[in-house]
Parts: sequence; structure tokens; C-alpha cells
Amino acid sequence: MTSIKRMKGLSLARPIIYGNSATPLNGKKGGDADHTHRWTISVRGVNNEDISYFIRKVAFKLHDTYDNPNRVIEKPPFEVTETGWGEFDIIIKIHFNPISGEKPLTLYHHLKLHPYEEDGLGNPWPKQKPVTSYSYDEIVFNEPIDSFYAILQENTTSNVPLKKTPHHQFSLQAEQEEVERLDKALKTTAQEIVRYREKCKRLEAELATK
Ligand code: SLL
Repeated sequence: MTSIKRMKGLSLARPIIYGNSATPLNGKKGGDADHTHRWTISVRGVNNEDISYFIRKVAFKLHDTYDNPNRVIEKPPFEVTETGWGEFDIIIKIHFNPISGEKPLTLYHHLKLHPYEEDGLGNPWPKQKPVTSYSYDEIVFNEPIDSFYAILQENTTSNVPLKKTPHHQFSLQAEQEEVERLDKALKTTAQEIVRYREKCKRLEAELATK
């Protein structure tokens, strides 16, 4: 029997994008008469590249109102397209290449059908524009088994681009902008807390004199 050797002190990450897009059926024939949307849930590479060298299969657990709610996708694209009427949490279980010896990874995604918002320019959401909800994540393999490490090294998956493009929701630039937005929000919150504390003090002092 060959012995399992781990790459001590090494870790490698592979990025994935998971989530859903949805379009309204607008009365068009979908599935059942009460279905309002067609949607697709997927797990994919940043540039839609083949990720099957490290992901063996993906199990999507849908709401129990669906027939066969456990959908196991054995080859890429790792996605499920359905029609339906409601939003719910999808459990995504990622099974890795068996060579890796890694335990499956479970992710959760809230299926989004409705925009609940304007298009960002203050206009109502365009009727036929797909609604999307995607998350970016990096799967980290700590001290991988040597044979799996070799596979990871042979198949480099592209990383997020530096700059934002219409085709890339996730980029280093977008990440940086989010960090700046969060910093600003933290500062504003801290200022508001100071302002409210002072107001409380003022009001308490006012009460004490009455
Ligand atoms: C809700 N808590 O009430 C959620 C459940 C379930 C959505 C949403 C089933 C489609 C079918 C479907 O769309 N379920 O009948 O096959 O909004």
C-alpha cells in the first residue's frame, strides 16, 4: 500500500463563484401554472473554467416542495435549472476529487428571485433583466495530500481580475471599494455613537435641573 504524504506547512486556495440567476416567466409556459420564475443555481470557476479537477460532484438540496429535492450533479457545469414560485435556502454540498481525501464542504445560498431594489440608477428594475445573487469564495486546502497537490498545481484556475468589467462582478478593485465603503460606514457609525452619547448626556443634565 502506498503511504499518504501530506504537504506539511503548505496550503493552496482555489476560487469559486456560487449562487443563482432568475428571470420571470411572465405567464410563459414554465413548469406548473403557479410557477413565476426560471432560475439556475451553480458552482463555477471565476471565468467559467472547468473546476472538475478538484470538484468531483455537487449536491444541491432544494426545498421539499420540489420533486427529488436532492439534485446531485456529477459533471460540469455544476448547476441546476428549475422553475418555481418562491425563494428558499439551498444547501450546496461540494464533494472533492476522491484523491484529495478532503471532507465535503457545505455552503448555503438563499435563492433570490426578486430584485427588491432599483437598478442602481434610480430606475425600477427592468422587467426582463435577470436577478442575480452570487458569492465569491476561496476553498483553502491545508497540507494537501501530495498527489492532490500535484493536480492542483497542474491546473491553475484563474483568479479574480484586477479591474471591474461588465462580465466580472468580483475583482480586486471591487473588493477594495467594499473595504473603503465598510471603513466609511464604521467611521460614520462611530461619529453617530459619539453624537448620541452627547445628546443623552445633555438630556440627562436637563432632566436633573427640572
Ligand atoms: C416561501 N419559504 O414560502 C418559502 C418556500 C418554496 C418554493 C418556497 C416549488 C415549485 C414546485 C417552489 O417554488 N417552492 O411546486 O415544484 O416563499
